Amino acid sequence: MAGAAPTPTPENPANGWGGLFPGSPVIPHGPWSVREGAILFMGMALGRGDELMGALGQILALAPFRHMETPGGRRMSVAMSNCGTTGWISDRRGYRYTDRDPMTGHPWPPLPAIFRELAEAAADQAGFPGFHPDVCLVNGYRPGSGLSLHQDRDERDGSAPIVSVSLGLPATFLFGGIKRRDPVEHFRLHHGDVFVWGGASRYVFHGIARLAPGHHPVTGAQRINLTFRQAL
Ligand code: MD3
Ligand code: FE
Repeated sequence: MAGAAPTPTPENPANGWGGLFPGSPVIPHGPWSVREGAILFMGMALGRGDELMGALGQILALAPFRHMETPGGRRMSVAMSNCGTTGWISDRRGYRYTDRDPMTGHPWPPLPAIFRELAEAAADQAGFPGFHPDVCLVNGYRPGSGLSLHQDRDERDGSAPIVSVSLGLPATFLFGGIKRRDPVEHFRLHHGDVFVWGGASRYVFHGIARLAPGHHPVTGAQRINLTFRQAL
């Protein structure tokens, strides 16, 4: 429901998260430059949770969540779908962008205006003007789902940022460096958080720790992450 206050959490330093009392209103604020090129807008999507979920429901009706197979033959624990003129997929042949959903044979559903507006506004405010995503990869996490440390390297132009929007249950984000062996910071992502990843943070190793059980008023027992990309 719009305007519902997220559970106050103490994990993030210096973010003022949570009101004076549990359940009291949270004022979205930011931007906060967490690291060079990694800019967090806490709660930027909070007021639009219901609208985003409505648009997402229409996308998932046309291109349902599915568990893709890695090139090594493992089933990903994260459920995925896409919207836009292209979509990211993984199968035995590798990772790539395709103009059609291999599950249905149809083009991916179009990027909703509300998605585009939010992503472009965030990129602009983070100092990346002219960001025009052609894809939104949708990740669905259930308790126990996670995403191991990886880099996103399948997009053609590395000067374009990636914008991520977190919805539903909180998750621990693993924030590494440019080299796989670099130290990994743990960082909590909450419902409504919008993160822009560009510049020096565009090719960092990152991942999501296995989701803890819980219930969220907007998404139920899951976390949904939208990542907006300029892939082609
Ligand atoms: C930093 N998604 O879809 S969002 C992914 O929560 C992905 O579903 C995670 O990693 C998720 O590839 C993390 C934050 C994120 C997304 C993309 C990035 C951080 C990033 C790309 C480059 C650097
Ligand atoms: Fe990623």
